[in-house]
Amino acid sequence: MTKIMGIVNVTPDSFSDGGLYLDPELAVAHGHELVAQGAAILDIGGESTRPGAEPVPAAEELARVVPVIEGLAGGGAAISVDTSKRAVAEAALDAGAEIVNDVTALRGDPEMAALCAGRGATVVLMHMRGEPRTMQDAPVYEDVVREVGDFLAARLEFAVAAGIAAERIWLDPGIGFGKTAEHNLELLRRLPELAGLGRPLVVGTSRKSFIGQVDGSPAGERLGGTIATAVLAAASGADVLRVHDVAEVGQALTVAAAII
Ligand code: HH2
Repeated sequence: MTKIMGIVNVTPDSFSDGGLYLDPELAVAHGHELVAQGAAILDIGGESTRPGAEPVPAAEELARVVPVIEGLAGGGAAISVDTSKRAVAEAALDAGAEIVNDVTALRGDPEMAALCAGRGATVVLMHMRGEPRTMQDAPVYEDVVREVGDFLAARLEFAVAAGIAAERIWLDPGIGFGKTAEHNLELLRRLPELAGLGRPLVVGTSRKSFIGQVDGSPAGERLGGTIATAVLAAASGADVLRVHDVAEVGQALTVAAAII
């Protein structure tokens, strides 16, 4: 059964929920609510990676996520920290996180791989072309699925060489990270090809702009599109879906699974 990773963004500027949960108490309450709705994993992030976002200093990012992780660890869901900085990941693991979700796939901080290896953390390696500040500047691929697959295979090899057990590595095509709407749709259409990499697949489509590019909807009105992508991704072999709307996506997955 596909697992749901509920998103808890402790940021002022995330593209769909920025500022809603900057207060740690509100973020913790929101996390508990997502667990009650069926999230098996909570992904806690203190730095927005939306297109054009500016980097956040480690001390600030750490101060945002650590109290929230402390409040949610042991509350029924595995805790993931959405960071590419070793110092933030280390503090998060100390506070009770067990998964490091690194959108740079261990390229952002030269000390990240050794930390994850030493601590036995589960690691999500995501594909991104460029960096958030510039990644949507006309991305070009010859064959987006092949290139994303080759990248993930190379990062998997790097992580294993760095001492991270292969069983602890999950892979993510990075929907919306340096890709046009057509690239994102093609990745979803051909997702089964990435299952061939032999590791669990994480897919994050929730409320993203390619949905709006299909039907013109603004970020706050993409639930139907998010559910369509979630059901199809689950049917194509996605193991973990990273979403904001846990209850609604969970219901869709349960009914879809009953039919299948
Ligand atoms: N997408 C976002 C952030 N982190 N991590 C993984 N593994 N996969 C994703 O697709 C992914 C991710 C962007 O979404 P969100 O957290 O909603 O927004 P922001 O980056 O603005 O905080």
